[in-house]
Amino acid sequence: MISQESVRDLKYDFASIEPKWQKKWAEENTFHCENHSDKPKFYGLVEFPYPSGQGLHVGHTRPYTAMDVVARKRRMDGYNVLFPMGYDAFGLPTENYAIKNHIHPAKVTHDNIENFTKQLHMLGYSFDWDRVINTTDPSYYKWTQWIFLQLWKKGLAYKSTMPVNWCTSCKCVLANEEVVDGVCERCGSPVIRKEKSQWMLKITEYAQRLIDDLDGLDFIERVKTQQKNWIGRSTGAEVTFKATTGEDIVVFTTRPDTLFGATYMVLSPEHALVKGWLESGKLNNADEVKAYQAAAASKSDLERTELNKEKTGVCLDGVKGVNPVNGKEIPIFISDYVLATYGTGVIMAVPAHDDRDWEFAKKFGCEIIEVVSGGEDVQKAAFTAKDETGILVNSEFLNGLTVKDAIPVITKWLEEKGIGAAKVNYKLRDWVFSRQRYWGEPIPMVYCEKCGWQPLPEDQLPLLLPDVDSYEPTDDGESPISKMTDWVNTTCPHCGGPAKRETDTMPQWAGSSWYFLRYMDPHNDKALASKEALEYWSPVDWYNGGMEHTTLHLLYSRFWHKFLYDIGVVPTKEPYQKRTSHGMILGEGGEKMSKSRGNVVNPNDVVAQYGADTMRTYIMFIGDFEKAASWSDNAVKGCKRFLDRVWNLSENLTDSMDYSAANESAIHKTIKKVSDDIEAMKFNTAIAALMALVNDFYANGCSKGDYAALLLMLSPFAPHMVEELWETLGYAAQRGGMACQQSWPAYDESKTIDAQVQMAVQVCGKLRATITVPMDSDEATVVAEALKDPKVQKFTEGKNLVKTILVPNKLVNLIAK
Ligand code: ANZ
Ligand code: ZN
Repeated sequence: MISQESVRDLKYDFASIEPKWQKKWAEENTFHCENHSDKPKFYGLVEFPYPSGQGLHVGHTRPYTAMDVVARKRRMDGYNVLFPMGYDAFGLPTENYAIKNHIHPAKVTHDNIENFTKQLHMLGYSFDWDRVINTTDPSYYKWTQWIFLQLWKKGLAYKSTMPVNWCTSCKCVLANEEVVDGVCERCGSPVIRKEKSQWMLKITEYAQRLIDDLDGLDFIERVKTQQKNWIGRSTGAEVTFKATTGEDIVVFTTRPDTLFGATYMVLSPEHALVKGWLESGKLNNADEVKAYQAAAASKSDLERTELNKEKTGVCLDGVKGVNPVNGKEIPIFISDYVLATYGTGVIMAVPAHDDRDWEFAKKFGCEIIEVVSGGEDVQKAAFTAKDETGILVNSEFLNGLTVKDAIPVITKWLEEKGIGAAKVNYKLRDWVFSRQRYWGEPIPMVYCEKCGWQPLPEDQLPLLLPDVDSYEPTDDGESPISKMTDWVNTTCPHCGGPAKRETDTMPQWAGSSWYFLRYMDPHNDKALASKEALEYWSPVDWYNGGMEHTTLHLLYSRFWHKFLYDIGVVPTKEPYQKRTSHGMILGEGGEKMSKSRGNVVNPNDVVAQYGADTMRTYIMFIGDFEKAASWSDNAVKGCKRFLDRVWNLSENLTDSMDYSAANESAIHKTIKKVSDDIEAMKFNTAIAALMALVNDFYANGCSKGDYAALLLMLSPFAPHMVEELWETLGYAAQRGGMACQQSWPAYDESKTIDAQVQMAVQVCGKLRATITVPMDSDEATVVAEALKDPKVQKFTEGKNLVKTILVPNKLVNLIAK
């Protein structure tokens, strides 16, 4: 015999329902949107995936489902919704796979995209499939190259030889952000410092605006804070010291007030002055200096600046610095704790008040002079000095001033003497914008011996990536394209003479720096997008993405957008009005999902076993959206049971299309809660409210009207099942159209408030007052309310409440003695 439950289970046949509705949505192009409408617009964006060979990960389904729920609700709210998808398809993993398997990266990319597209359809996402973009498509990267040329024309792209992070295995340059704990973020191999000529983008020119304009944006606070810290604004002064050999040595300090305590100087080992002194034979310990330079070169910035690392360095023998405030000659060291790429690459060391300088001075026996009063304990003064209220000592004309007051005084003094000036510094570095690899956008620049670097004329874009036989980077670190002499040798766009093309390609982050603009008008071949489309859709109203992209993609794309705004291409200063972020999905038991742990969940398997609607509902129910959450197979089953219960309820509906009296208040409350929760990304509590409503329906009975409200609220989460029920129960015929095309159910505020009752209050059996309380209030609530009444207080004052008698919703009797 088949049990009642399993008969019903058979009927909720997600395996046939889901493809049926996906086909219909595709055929009818249900989620297509136009670039104009009488409705208000809503542009919801998720980070497009890198189409890796592994396919879609459950980690993708959390943000994608979340924004899909928002997009579906906003359509029902009456918005013209742009919710697009695309592929960020240039990059190393594809290239590495191509090298290993001898398959062209374009073929690998094509196959991976096909697989991703299938999976995204399988999950029922409401993307506008007419707007799919692919960053490796020449009709797309033509505009990435075009933006590069505009940056070059405005002096924001330049070539420079600089120490860069070099991955010993990928054989390519990495941005600082791609070096994690001294190893390559991608392959885990050691990263060393290497001098290379690179294309650079001047993001630093936008540092202040990238900080200031955060103020007007609705970004979650941790994103704003991380971006500000990454940009790292410091205010202080540059001060010029003299070398005894005649040169100027400029330092950057945030504490010019401590100048009288500067007892030695430290240059970064790669500083140009050191090179000069070595070459002119000024140093008596040249061998020792050179050996130290070589050792420092192999370390990453992170290793060099680690706080608890033992300080090392070499004192230069043959040259000294002169402190400009008192003319004292002080020793000059080189040490790796001073970075070449920050400030001026030189510091004045104030060991009494800087922890690193203190450690260094103790080890090398340097003089320590207290200049901010800290009592007997000089090291304690290091702490006092950080407090702006510390009092200056041993500092001549600064003595007696607080740190706060001394800074402007000494800065003015330096300015008057022409040996210093106030200065703002940023930790942010210019963006290393070239890779010596194959699978990226070619940089549209040509080098002519006579004319130098020349831009390719815009009518020659796109500059196509040529076919090569081997994608392996060369051993000298040049791109594989450099071996293709036919392609490399060209004519100079300026003088027509022989010239060579740039063989570096753009980095991973190029295509994603403007992709959200292309979605607005993806097929335009005259511009990256039309003025009208840009005017209509800008800015992105809501962008959800990973916290790991805060200081890379999110900052880079804000920079490009500001630049495009400056040259009149886009209409808004900022690309994204609102930014939210989701937590990671961990494996069962809370460990990071990884192949080696064998705990990777494949969305295909979940969908095959339980259906896409269960997968979607579960991934939204899994926990607080912004926090990490661990996968649980049991909880997946729980979500499947919930959908089964919704399905089975459909067999016992009463005919009325009105809300039934018993459910009305609960329905209004649930609509309010689910509406607010979706907007606040509290998807888990929205689903919990729907579960509670289903319980009410089972307890009280359920009308067709009650059920319709439930289906509409559930439709963003479990769209396939809802459409099937909507159709088979006749709502579609009655109301015209699919559930996803209906208006979002409205609620009546007054019906969300619990009913109130008047209750009599007796003290020792005598009526003393009446109070108003919510219906069905418990004893504690009623007594508390009664005791607030002054007429009651008159009779209970100074007495103990020994007993209370409650007649629910009618009367309370307080026995006071
Ligand atoms: C003297 C001094 C006295 C300093 C004192 C600090 C405290 P932030 O706030 O991060 O900008 N510095 C400057 N350039 C450096 C470099 N290239 N590598 C390593 N350290 C460098 O830090 C600025 C401070 O860091 C500067 O102010 C300088 O030390 C050091 F009680 O100058 B200070
Ligand atoms: Zn030329």
